[in-house]
Amino acid sequence: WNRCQMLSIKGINRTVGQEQQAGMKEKQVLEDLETHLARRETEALFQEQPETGNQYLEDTLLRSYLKTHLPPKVLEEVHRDLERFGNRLLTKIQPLSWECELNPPVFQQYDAWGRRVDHIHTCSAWRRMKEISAEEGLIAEAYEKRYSNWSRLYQAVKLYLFSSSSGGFSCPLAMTDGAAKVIESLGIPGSLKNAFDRLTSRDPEKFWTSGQWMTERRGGSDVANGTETVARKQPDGTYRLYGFKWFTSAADSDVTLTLARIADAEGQCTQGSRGLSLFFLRVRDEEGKLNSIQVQRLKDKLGTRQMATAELCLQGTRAELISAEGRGVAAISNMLNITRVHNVIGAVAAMRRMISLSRDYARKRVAFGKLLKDHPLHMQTIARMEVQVRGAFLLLMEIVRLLGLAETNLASEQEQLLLRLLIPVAKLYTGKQASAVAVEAMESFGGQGYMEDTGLPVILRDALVLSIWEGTTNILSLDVLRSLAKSQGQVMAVFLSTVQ
Ligand code: UCC
Repeated sequence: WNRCQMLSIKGINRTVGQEQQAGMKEKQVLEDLETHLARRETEALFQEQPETGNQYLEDTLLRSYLKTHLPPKVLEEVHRDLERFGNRLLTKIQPLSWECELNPPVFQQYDAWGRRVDHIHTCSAWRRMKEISAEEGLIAEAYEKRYSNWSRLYQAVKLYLFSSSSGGFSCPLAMTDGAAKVIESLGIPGSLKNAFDRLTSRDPEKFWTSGQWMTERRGGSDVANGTETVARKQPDGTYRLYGFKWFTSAADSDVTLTLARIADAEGQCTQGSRGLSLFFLRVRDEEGKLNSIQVQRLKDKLGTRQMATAELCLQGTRAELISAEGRGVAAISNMLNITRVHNVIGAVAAMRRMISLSRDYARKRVAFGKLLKDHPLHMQTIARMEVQVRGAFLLLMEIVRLLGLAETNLASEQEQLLLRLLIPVAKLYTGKQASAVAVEAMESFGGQGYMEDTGLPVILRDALVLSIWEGTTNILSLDVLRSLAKSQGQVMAVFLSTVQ
């Protein structure tokens, strides 16, 4: 509007004196209007931000579960540590998580002088996550077994609290845990003692993370037919690997487990699953030089962008054979089962975070004259999500309870069978469930849920991978059939009697 339009709209008709007085008033009106318009332009929207407090203290289901199941002495110590950890997550770790999202890894192939360096630059917050993981014993707890069969459950609870604030660091932790588990199941051979100690260390200076390089160009599900990497034996008993790993998550890890086919004297390899053996290798040497590995490129992913996933070309990479020849898949299945449990942890944690934020928002946001929480329809939507996450949480707790029993030789044969069945079932179910719940929760924020800088889309993007990596839903369905066949149907009998 200009001044003439304003006057004519107001229909003003007056003398010169009046005109002067009126002129001042009009000036004031115009100034007020302009200020108001300017404010409307810059201060577009005021809403209270949804927040979570101390995640442990706020999680009534988690606390009641621990109270019901843990022996009192264990509960006392665990409660103290989790309350402290909850505060650390809120004040120190969550801000780092956002930093990881804003500073994804960068790949530098050549230095300024043309030398090939293949350096993956990670941000300081990501490196800090590694230190925090060691300090908090996020892997160590499960292997020290301070609380006997409850140690695994306690570790899983810490990982569950950490997951949504980890800036993607849950992924290397999953594989680190899986690698430690494989080494432990092999009886911690002398050559792997140092690696085991580092993977399970609480000392940030010593702590190592591991990768899991399974997927090659011909595919990640049909590992038995997709693996082309060849291992050639060296005079000193070690092997050199030649191949192309197409999808290696957390490529900045210190060590990795990987599959390859051992070539015989004529250079021939056995095809199929029986030709696969499991190898351990260090990604870099003491000086940080890559172990005859070329980084082809970093993957451009929909989510988990905080974490470097790379294509790697193995060009004579020195490695140690750690399984019996041809028993690679069976040996790495220990790792798969652990990373699948981590996948369930990630799924439950993502759902819990989204719903906690949605619940908080419902207590703050007014629509149609009252808070969202006072609209029965909105509350019904939140309640449905809450039931989903509670069911998933209890399933997770049951799995890690059974795992803890199995790892301390306290599980009955029935409990071991139940564990074998429940891991793929829980992974396939919660992976899908997390995406659905994250989408529903996003909708409960209206358009704000769709805005990048709220952080909500990150949770959804990262949740979408949970049904894909570590075995797609159909691969896990086949794994359920495998467990049925191998136990000659016993897993189903145990499942039914347990449910009853
Ligand atoms: O690497 C990836 C990304 C890493 C990021 C991880 C982070 C996750 C945490 C997130 C936190 C937020 S993704 C790539 C992951 N790749 C997979 O998951 C592989 C998917 N494919 C399968 O799982 C297939 O089912 C295969 C590869 C296991 C199928 O192989 P085979 O050779 O055809 O299978 P077989 O012949 O049936 O089994 C060979 C042996 C058998 O033992 P024996 O010989 O004693 O009868 C099986 O019983 O392996 C045994 N086996 C198992 N044992 C196979 N699967 C299992 C199992 N799940 N548990 C126990």
